[in-house]
Amino acid sequence: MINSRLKADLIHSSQYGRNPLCTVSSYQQLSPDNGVSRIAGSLENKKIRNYAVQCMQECGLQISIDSFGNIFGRKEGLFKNIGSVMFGSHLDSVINGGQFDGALGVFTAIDAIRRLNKESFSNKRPLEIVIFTGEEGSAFGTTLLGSSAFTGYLPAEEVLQMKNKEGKTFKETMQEIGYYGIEKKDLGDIAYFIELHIEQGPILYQEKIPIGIVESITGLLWMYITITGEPNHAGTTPMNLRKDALLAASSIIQFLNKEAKKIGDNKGSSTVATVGKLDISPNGINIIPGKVKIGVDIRDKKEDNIHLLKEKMLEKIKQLIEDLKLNIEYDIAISIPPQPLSAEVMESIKVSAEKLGYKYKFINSGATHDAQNMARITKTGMIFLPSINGISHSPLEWTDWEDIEKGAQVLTETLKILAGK
Ligand code: HGY
Ligand code: MN
Ligand code: MN
Repeated sequence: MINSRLKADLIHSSQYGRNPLCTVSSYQQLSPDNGVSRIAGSLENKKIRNYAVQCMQECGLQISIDSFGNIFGRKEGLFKNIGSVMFGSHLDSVINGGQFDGALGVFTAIDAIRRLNKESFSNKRPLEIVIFTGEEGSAFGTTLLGSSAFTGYLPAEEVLQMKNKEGKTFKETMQEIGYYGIEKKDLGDIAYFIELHIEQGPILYQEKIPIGIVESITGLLWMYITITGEPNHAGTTPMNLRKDALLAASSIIQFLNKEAKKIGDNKGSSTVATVGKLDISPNGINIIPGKVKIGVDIRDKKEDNIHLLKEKMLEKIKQLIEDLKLNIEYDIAISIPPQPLSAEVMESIKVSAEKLGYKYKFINSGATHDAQNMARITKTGMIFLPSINGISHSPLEWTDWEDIEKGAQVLTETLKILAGK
């Protein structure tokens, strides 16, 4: 039976970003047209942040905020000069997404503190919850933003000056929502990091296994390609005189899909490639498309394959420029290597699941996570929970309450191991 306060937090927070506003407490209540949209810096993002801060204050955590809007909730340990155990996730979402991606890791983290307080667990190491800003990239076009800035993977000033589609900088939006802070963490003070997250894939659900222990996280590259043709009259412009930007974009999209399958097939890897974002202008039915911008998402657990596909894309772009006499520019927004996680933290999660009697499976992550930034600076692990039908980044994303309770127990037990070392 799930702890009622954790369930209440997850139901309460499920309203933020839904329009019309409503909470969702069961899979049956999900509506494909009413997912959550709470992109970094939005009012909805501010509301769920405020709720999480209120919950952290209620359980006695010291709150601080850094200049990237990352929120920290700290519980000091018995020992002072010893590395902390940091844990948490993110609260921003994709557009029209699910209520558990990120939020589950944050509210189970807060509930783990409540559980430890309740059993008067005396943690040797400080315990520190972190809520990273802008994990999804849905507001500023680059994913894992808050943790990339926090770990120095991206230069601080570059992140602070990134602009959203309203032309506001990252810094301005954090100031506007009241989450532009001055806290500076010493990365050397973090001994462990652990993130609980939904699997966002089908394996645990299909195999009816409640706990996933993540071994490695996929590499990822985001590339924006802007094709500039010539807007013109759809009726009077002869076919051979057209500079149709969307035609070129469609050939790039087909090419990407074909080449990804080829690399995936004959290299036995997990190459996946998607164009999920396409902006077209002027976007009129009777106007030949003048400009198209597409967002390309390439992933693989082998970094060579990501770069192989990127190079193929650049060749394709070059060939189209020659053949179609169009202007095509590209920008690599972010490139993140695949990331193995800590055997020590994996072992702690395994011991916890065994102690609680829960089945578990070692698994790789096809989704990216803040944990892959943290794994570059400290010993890091992830706990996965099953996603019904493997669906995520969709309003139909769901995880059963019993699995959430099991995950919260495993997280709490794992924190006891790591904080007691
Ligand atoms: O895109 C991802 O894999 C993550 O959900 N940000
Ligand atoms: Mn996530
Ligand atoms: Mn996500």
